[in-house]
Amino acid sequence: MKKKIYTLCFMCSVRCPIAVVVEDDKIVSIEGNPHVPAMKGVCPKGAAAVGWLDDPQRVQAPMIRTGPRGSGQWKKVGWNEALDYTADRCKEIFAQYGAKSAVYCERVNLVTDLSKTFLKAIGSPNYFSHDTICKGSINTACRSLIGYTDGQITADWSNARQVILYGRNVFESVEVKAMNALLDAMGKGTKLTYIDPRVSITAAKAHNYMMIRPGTDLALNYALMHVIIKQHLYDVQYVDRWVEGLHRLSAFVDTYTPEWAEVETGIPAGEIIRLAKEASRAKPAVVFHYGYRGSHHPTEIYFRRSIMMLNALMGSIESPGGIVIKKGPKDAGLDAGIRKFSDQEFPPMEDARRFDGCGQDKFPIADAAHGVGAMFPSAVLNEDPYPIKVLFAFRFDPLYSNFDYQQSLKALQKLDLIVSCDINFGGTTSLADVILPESLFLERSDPLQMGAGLKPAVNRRIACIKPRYDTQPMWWILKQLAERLGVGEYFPYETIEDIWQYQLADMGIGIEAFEEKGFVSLSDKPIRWDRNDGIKFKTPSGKIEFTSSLLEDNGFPSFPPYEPLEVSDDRFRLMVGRCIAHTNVMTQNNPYLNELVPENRLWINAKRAAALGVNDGETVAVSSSAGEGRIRAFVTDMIHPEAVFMLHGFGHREPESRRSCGRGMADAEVQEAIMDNVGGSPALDHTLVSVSKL
Ligand SMILES: Nc1nc2c(c(=O)[nH]1)N[C@H]1C(S)=C(S)[C@@H](COP(=O)(O)OP(=O)(O)OC[C@H]3O[C@@H](n4cnc5c(=O)[nH]c(N)nc54)[C@H](O)[C@@H]3O)O[C@H]1N2
Ligand SMILES: Nc1nc2c(c(=O)[nH]1)N[C@H]1C(S)=C(S)[C@@H](COP(=O)(O)OP(=O)(O)OC[C@H]3O[C@@H](n4cnc5c(=O)[nH]c(N)nc54)[C@H](O)[C@@H]3O)O[C@H]1N2
Ligand code: SF4
Ligand SMILES: [Mo]
Repeated sequence: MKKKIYTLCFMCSVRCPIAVVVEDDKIVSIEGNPHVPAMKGVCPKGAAAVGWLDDPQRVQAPMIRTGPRGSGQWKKVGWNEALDYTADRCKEIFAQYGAKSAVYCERVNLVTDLSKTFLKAIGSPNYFSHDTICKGSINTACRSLIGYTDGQITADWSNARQVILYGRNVFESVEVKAMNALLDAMGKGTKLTYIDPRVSITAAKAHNYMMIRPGTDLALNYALMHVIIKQHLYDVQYVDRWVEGLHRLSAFVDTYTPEWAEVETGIPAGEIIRLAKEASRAKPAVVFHYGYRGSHHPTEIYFRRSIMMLNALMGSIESPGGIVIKKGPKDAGLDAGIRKFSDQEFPPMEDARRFDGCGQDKFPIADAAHGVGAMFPSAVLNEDPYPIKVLFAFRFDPLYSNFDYQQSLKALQKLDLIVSCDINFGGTTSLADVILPESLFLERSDPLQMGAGLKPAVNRRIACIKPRYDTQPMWWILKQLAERLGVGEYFPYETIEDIWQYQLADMGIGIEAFEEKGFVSLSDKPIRWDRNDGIKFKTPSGKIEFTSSLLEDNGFPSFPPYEPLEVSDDRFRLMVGRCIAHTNVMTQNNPYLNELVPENRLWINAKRAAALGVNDGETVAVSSSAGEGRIRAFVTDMIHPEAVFMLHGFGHREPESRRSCGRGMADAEVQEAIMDNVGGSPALDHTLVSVSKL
């Protein structure tokens, strides 16, 4: 008999609500959850999940490495042996170096609360998530202005009248709901401006496209602010009520005229003035989008701050059609939200110094809830602040998901123990000592998710089919490991139902409430605060802090002068990004998606290619001080002459993943270890590379 099951996709971290039709323990179809209006379908990656179910190249059972790291030599073992082995090795290492010698990294997911519980229980302060490498600086920028992280705000796409995107490639690097909401709004007249040195799919759909010089968006924004302030195009009442530091900003942008910005960005001064006026006419229903991936340049935090300041000048923060603050259970009138396992009382930590100095000496204002993951390889190699010996890589691949591949490889090789919990043989898994394979999201139930938003809801992932291989969900794996390490009492559950009950204990919601739609809404109507007097900014002043106490109390300026970007006649700024057919580094070996896009190419401007004698389709060498790689050229007019572009996620070397092994080039191969030292993101698009014909 066919049945429809409402659950959450996990082919990328967006976790869209989906409806899975199942018959005889087989997946018939995967669609958008019809109870969520903007979920009209799933993206190609979501649909391709089925390609993994019976894939013999998946990680199929617990494994212990038998040959050198990366040799592809493994023995399949039972769960008890794999877990005992992991715990015994940890005990040996912790006895000598302490639990702080263990670092735990993951892509934030529904088990994150239990990951944090695990670390607190074993007594290590060393956690980092993918978030910091993805968008740490956006998080810090947002907190410095409004006291909320980027994860705690969203764009009110449906009601926006003007949307301005800086390399936020919404129609390729998708979140399905947001993409559909924006498309619908555009159908009703919303205007889209897209700024990118490369003509992406989103550029092709925009009303107004600006081919900016790579890395100079901050200059554009300073000029926009100059025009908006000098010509009084801002929302005076809103700014008077909510903004601290307008006068300082006004003085600061005095010399950043549109004519000045034209030279730096290549965008005509008249276009900059026109954009400022158009946005202002639509205020407050304007979204200057703060971005999704915010890891481009060393000035990332100031660029992301400038975007949010533009929203503030438009009066758009917490206005319909602007940037809105997500609401939670308390805003919906409930006494409490989901109960967290990580809120239990844990013994004090022996040594609370973190490997990345996040929230401490090295990165005082980056978000300690996510850490500064880009620092991991150098911390291991330099044993700074102390030796790191163990890595738990759970749903995260630090080998390819960071800059400087060679540095990351050396760091991983130096570790005594790598424990990987994954579904695939990715870079780190292939180097691991022990693999604890997780069941695919279609095969497992997970802890509930609190979905904050204008209409907050609690969401559930539930198993649709039985696991095809000898795999387990992570909540089970973590409890097993914790028990073997003597801290099982912090995992007071046996089944997923026990977890759900624990989570819901204070909310007055029963688990049966999820049957109908897969989620439980906490509010029928969007919850909005009164923009005249009711916005609860979480900064010390309760206002939008252009003059930021977070920055200035920690010795960082609120308005550092703009530093012109180096021009290079013989090199290119390497830009990276995603395509619709793949998720970051994880889907290149998926049988369906591999067929759609089997390798990446290097976009290079036609004139520059001609000067180098490079023809379309030819293999070229790309090099920087970090390393060199080979990739086929895509010669095109659709990219700024100073930039080259490649898709992230290719260049896999794992012998176990036969479809993707040796296809294309990894961006990390040439990305230099450059950071935004204030905000915490790596600067993944800042490296200058040389391109040469072979
Ligand atoms: N060089 C470079 N580095 C980057 C980026 C870049 O563009 N270039 N992008 C950055 C960005 S934006 C991000 S978000 C991060 C992403 O970095 P990652 O999170 O490392 O990348 P993903 O490809 O999302 O997935 C990571 C791992 O999760 C595994 N996985 C997938 N599903 C499951 C599951 O259900 N269970 C388990 N246990 N494992 C699973 C995959 O097989 C893969 O090995 O990388 C960042 N790092
Ligand atoms: N299909 C698909 N969707 C995804 C993901 C995926 O892997 N695949 N991953 C999800 C994740 S983790 C993330 S973080 C988001 C990422 O979503 P986005 O942040 O929208 O984008 P990226 O794909 O990283 O693309 C970055 C774009 O920025 C442009 N760019 C590079 N340098 C500059 C510059 O100096 N100025 C400007 N204005 N533009 C520049 C590049 O040309 C590229 O088009 O996508 C999410 N959605
Ligand atoms: S964007 Fe696509 S892959 Fe990501 S969760 Fe949604 S449907 Fe799944
Ligand atoms: Mo990301």
